[in-house]
Amino acid sequence: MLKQLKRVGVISGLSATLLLAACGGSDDNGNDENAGDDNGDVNYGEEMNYSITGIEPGAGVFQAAEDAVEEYDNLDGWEVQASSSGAMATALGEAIENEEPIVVTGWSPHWKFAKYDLKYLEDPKKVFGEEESINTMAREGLEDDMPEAHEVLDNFHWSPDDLEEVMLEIADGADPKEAANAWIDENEDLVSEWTDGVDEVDGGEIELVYVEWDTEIGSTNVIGQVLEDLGYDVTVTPLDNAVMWEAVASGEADAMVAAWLPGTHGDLYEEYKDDLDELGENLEGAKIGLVVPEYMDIDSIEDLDEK
Ligand code: PBE
Repeated sequence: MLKQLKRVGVISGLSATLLLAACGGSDDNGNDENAGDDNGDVNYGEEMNYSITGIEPGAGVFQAAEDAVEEYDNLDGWEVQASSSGAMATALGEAIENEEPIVVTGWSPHWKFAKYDLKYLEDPKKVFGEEESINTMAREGLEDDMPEAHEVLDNFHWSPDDLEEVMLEIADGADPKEAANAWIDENEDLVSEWTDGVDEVDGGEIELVYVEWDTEIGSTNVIGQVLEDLGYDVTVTPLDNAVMWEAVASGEADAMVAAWLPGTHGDLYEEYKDDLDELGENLEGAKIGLVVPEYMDIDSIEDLDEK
């Protein structure tokens, strides 16, 4: 753990530009129009310093990327750099601006696919799993204590497009709570399906926990706002991934809408499932994997250059 913390410290102390500059070197004359067209001439691996731009080490996709480094022979000696979701997005944006190669630990839904031309690298060994769902988990006892909140959480269900709309607003600078409110106003029909037949309440404190991933910032703020509109006093608390699971399982927090299954959070699910009230899927069609800009002339994890 200490080692991981140290690595995070190192990353956040360096700007993404510096990191990229340190990794580059072949592109000093500006953008080569043909960069990437002929992978025989370019060694992306070397240009990237044999490094995958990761996010928080507690994320499932970060661990899957480390597994990929173990599983794929061509990734022998590669490193997954710990970072944060925000710093990863910044590094991606800067690489694209300079048309430099970059591999990030990615996931969808995510606004980056609307903003940039990106692709998932094929994963023939299925280290990153297949299509996933995002699930809602409540603490045991919530149903008795706050049946109205429990019912709304149970009803909560939307599409990747819905979530991406909220995420894009936030990525473009909107305050998460305001973006959630705006989305709720524009999607009254869907929201009323979640609250249909549920009585309003007069106060009652409820705490939702989440991780500061773009997906979870969007979803947690929307459902939090819906509960607030119903009359609850809502707190949303950001935590590390494992701590989020533990908080709901132990009953310290009331619920979360951030359980990626079956793969991404499969280990945490196994650890805590006996102490959780599972409220099912809130979104289908999620995915994790290694993501690169379209202009990179590779299609598969197996196309990444050996060190
Ligand atoms: N994510 C976003 C999380 C789940 C939600 C893909 C970064 C993870 O990898 O654990």
